[in-house]
Amino acid sequence: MPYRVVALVGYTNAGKSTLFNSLTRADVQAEDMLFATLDPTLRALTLPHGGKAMLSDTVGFISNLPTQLVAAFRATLEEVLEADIILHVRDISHEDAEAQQSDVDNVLRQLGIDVEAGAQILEVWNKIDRFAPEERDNLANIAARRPEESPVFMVSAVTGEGVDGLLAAIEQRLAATRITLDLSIDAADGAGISWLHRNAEVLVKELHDGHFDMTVRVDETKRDVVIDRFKAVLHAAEQ
Ligand SMILES: Nc1nc2c(ncn2[C@@H]2O[C@H](COP(=O)(O)OP(=O)(O)O)[C@@H](O)[C@H]2O)c(=O)[nH]1
Ligand SMILES: [Mg+2]
Repeated sequence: MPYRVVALVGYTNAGKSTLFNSLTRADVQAEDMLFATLDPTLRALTLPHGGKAMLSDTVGFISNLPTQLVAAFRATLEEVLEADIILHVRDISHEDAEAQQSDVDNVLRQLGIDVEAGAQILEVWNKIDRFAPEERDNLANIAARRPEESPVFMVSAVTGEGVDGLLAAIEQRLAATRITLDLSIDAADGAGISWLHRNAEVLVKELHDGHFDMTVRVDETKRDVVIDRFKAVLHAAEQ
């Protein structure tokens, strides 16, 4: 199963590359080095419950990209089209933040992305560290009034504030392609139980006669491992 792709888009200087580093800060393992060598703008993204995705930093996404040029750039922007999630990174502290947003939306539209439906777009308000506490509260109030299907995430790519929440939201969005498994594990198998907590989202855990009945949700890529190791079976709802 191929990796799901999360693509960063946004105006120049919005903080895409800084957020790219911040989101992937823990990832310097061998497999990630391979990606890094192949393409410095692609890196493995580790999600809170152990799932993985690819994060793509769309270098040069926009800086007043004129309409005619979008066609020419289309090939390099193709990965954005194929992304499962698009993170639209905005410098919310910038005086032209609104105009920048419509510029980026226009480019996305020209790529054929349905900005209004926005199903796969998550808006990220970056650089919140630049605001005084009361200004931040104002922003948070505006953010809270957004409809559930088009949420915004307030972050600082520099301080790392809000980054965990963003990662959790990414994982939740990708959960549509995760699977749920039922298994039973000996309560004395501490290693197995802790493996499950690290690598899966434990939805149900009930103790019965010395074993735990568990329902866990895992990334599709871990499906076979969990089935083999724990004799897990697909959850009834997903059979
Ligand atoms: N204060 C602050 N500065 C940031 C933040 N994120 C990025 N920057 C700065 O904004 C500038 C542009 O960031 P960069 O990641 O290169 O933007 P990109 O062009 O979208 O990739 C750099 O000077 C960053 O240090 C943030 O959260 N807070
Ligand atoms: Mg950059």
